[in-house]
Amino acid sequence: MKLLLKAFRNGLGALIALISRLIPVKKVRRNAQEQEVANKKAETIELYQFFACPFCIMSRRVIRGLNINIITRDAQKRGGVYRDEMQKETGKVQVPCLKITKGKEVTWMFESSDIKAYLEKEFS
Ligand SMILES: N[C@@H](CCC(=O)N[C@@H](CS)C(=O)NCC(=O)O)C(=O)O
Repeated sequence: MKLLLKAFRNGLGALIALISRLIPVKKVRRNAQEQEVANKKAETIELYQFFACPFCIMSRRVIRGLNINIITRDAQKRGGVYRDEMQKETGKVQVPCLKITKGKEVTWMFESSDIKAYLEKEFS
């Protein structure tokens, strides 16, 4: 029963993720120079996520709207390198989570609302 519910939840999440990809997002527009700066800054950020998690789907939409490329890391797979890294470094697995690397300093940011506010502040 528990497995069935999990499969249903994942299936529904995957469907929502696919529909979300089909719904256009209004994108921030920049000139070439501004885009280059934004791209460079975005290279320091990674999104740890599950494909079908609704909070992650929302975060990915925010990223698409901000017209930046942020690397996504699959933290769902048990025993996977990114899930294990997150567990080791933060003491928990919760997605979405941003890993922000500034030089040697690494910040892990949880909560989709905080992630949205941070990305909008940095890239709007
Ligand atoms: N309040 C959090 C909720 C995030 C949340 O519930 N994430 C779930 C996935 S949808 C999670 O990380 N679950 C951990 C797990 O399944 O191991 C947010 O808005 O980001």
